[in-house]
Amino acid sequence: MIDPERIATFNIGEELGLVEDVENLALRLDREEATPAESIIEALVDFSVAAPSWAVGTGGTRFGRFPFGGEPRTTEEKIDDVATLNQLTASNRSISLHVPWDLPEDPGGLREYAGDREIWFDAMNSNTFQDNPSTTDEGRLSYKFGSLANSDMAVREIAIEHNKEVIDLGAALGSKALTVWLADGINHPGQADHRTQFEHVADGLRAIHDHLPDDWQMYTEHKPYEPAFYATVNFDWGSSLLLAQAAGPKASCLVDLGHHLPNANIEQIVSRLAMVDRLGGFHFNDSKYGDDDLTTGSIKPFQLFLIFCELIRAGDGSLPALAFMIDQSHNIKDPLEDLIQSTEAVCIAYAQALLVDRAGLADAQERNDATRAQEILQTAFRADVRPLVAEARRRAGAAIAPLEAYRESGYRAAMIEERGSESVATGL
Ligand code: RM4
Ligand code: MN
Ligand code: MN
Repeated sequence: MIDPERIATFNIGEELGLVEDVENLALRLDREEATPAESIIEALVDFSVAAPSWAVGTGGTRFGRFPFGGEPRTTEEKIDDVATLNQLTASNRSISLHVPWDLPEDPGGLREYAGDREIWFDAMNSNTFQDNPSTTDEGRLSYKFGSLANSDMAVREIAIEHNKEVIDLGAALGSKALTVWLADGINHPGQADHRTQFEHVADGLRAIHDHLPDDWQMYTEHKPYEPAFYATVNFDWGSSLLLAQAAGPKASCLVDLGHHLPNANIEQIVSRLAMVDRLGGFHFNDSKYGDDDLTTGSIKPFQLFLIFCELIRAGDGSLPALAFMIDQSHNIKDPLEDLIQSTEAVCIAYAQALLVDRAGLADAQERNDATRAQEILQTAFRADVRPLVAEARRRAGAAIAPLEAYRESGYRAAMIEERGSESVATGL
């Protein structure tokens, strides 16, 4: 991790400018009778978005993979990276593990290791999309034709078993949720029956749901295509909702921002799911074409803002306690730098959504004044709230300028020294 003194020293150079920027913005918001700066800063101090264990290393595409250098080799080292990230941002207080990419031999020890670094375990992710090496008397069992939707009951059963094991592991780690994303689907029209596949998945999810400890949640994550390219079983929010409802009361839907067909109105999906109380969480990233896993807020920042507006609407003025995570694949950037940028983008969207004059907007909607409604949204969206985000970080003891502080710290060079330049651990 980075020496805290180093971050404190780095902050000294930034402090004067920040105080002035926060004061100016606070005065302006006061004058405009907008949401007080102080309440936004406080909300930001409380906010945290999880980092996935697979995003601290580089991903790759099916054409190639280029390790960034100094990538974590073990789950402990992934925790070290997330703890370092959190030192800089104070907004990434948890890590989300992916099993079996992460398969701790000593879960109690790992829990302590993370706790010592003030990191806790967010939702667990099961993996039934890469092949399964189990064999039975009849031969090898494979996920080639699906997991929970497989026509072979023996394969469905090992997929259910795997999810139960992930829950047990998560319980030992202190996690409180399981996210199920399935690759199950159909590549060629006619290859399988839509309804039979759906029913198999619903049955499987119900069995997994019934294994959840009382204080656990389960999230169904939809995605329209890839690796199945004709149809996926859980392809959209409607299927996700049906599956969550079929699974049981602890199940809700997880919205990955890259898992929608082009131009889908994601904020409206958020509104619908929140309305029926089945919105469970998010995987933040950005997308130009599909499941691109680009830096959050780098392509459609307005969409991200509108999503946060819906969340604040759902929470009647404050953010509901959902599972927030960044799900990205960093192919050419330093993964930690990309996570810093993404966290900043999420915090900015959150702060801007808190700025929206909700009473004014409701009034404009009542009077069908579309112009005024747009003005209200744009006033919040165009406000530069970065000083508030930086101030929240400063108060939490993190870096005022995390990206600069990270570069200045020499962390990556030290990790290349320690872990090597070719290390790989993500499993993707
Ligand atoms: C999927 C989906 C899941 C993630 C895997 C690695 O596209 O986004 O959330 O676990 O990728
Ligand atoms: Mn995802
Ligand atoms: Mn994805």
